[in-house]
Amino acid sequence: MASPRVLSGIQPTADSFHLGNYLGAVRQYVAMQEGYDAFYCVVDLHAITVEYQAEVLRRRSRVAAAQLFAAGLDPDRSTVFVQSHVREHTELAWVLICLTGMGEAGRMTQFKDKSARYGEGSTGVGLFTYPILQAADILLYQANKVPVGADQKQHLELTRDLAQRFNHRFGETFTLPEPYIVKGVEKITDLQDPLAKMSKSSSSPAGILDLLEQPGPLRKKIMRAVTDTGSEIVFDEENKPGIANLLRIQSALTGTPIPELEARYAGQGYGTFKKDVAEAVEETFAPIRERTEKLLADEAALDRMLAAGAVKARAVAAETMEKVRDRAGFLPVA
Ligand code: AQP
Repeated sequence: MASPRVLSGIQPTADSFHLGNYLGAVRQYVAMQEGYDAFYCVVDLHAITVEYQAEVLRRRSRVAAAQLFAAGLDPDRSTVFVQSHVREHTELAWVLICLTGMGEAGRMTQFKDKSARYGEGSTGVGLFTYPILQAADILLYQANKVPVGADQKQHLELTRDLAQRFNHRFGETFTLPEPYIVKGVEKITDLQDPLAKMSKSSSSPAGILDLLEQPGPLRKKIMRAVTDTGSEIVFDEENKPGIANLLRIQSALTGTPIPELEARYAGQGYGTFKKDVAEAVEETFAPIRERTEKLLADEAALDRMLAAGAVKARAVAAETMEKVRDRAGFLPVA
């Protein structure tokens, strides 16, 4: 029997992924190479839904791809590609847009958050239709599982609704995907605002830990992370969200259960604990940073890896799209 398929995408919207992207998504991508037929894409078409510069996007797409390979994606085991290299994404998105209600799209909380952040004047229609393009990304590959952070759960629900709607109207075509959300790391929060998610576009520099950042600044940010009143290291999401976030991070990075960490740091101040968190972060990030730098030093080789990924992705996407065109009533090319 064929392995279940997994697909996920990550946006090239910054010069580095952050710890939330790594723990909530990338680390799962790597783990899921085992036992899954894995497809991962750098979603550059999503990155243009907010203001951007062409040259910056091109650079960030390479940096994003390099980080995926550096984190452990193996081009022989996974299909790693750039979304805009597979034209079917936009083609299927249009078909799905035509099946989506205005109210349904308007309910997406990420759109509401982002449009409020950028202001009505700079919010484009692309940002509004973004979740539908994301649905197309997933459905094109007939993915069974989609590893994501908690912020993407609502988009996954929309994807399932659209797949069901298409299947119902035009006949069984799409696999219904399930979110794959790893407990404990589904929402890594901002170091300065521990109630908000760590985010490329909205976290302040002091609140975000970038995968490609140097050890000095990383350590400084962790030592200066907002902690809560008192000095106990206990997991109390409500009253101590800052410490709870650091405990989650430390637990995920070292594989130590949170109660064990609470016991280990009992009676010790925040300083010792934070120093250990900084060490665990640096130990995880350093090899990824070094491998990313090496991959970026040979752009031609990196581009060839992505071209090979695109060939594999296109083969699957083309097969789905052929079915969609036929079922949706488009005339075949004679
Ligand atoms: N703080 C987080 N904790 C856990 N998972 C997270 N993800 C993002 N932030 C956290 C997961 O990372 C994957 C890739 O995210 P994305 O590039 O599609 O963008 P995003 O979810 O919108 O993340 P950002 O950092 O907030 O990016 P911008 O600011 O560009 O929108 C997803 O699986 C996401 O769940």
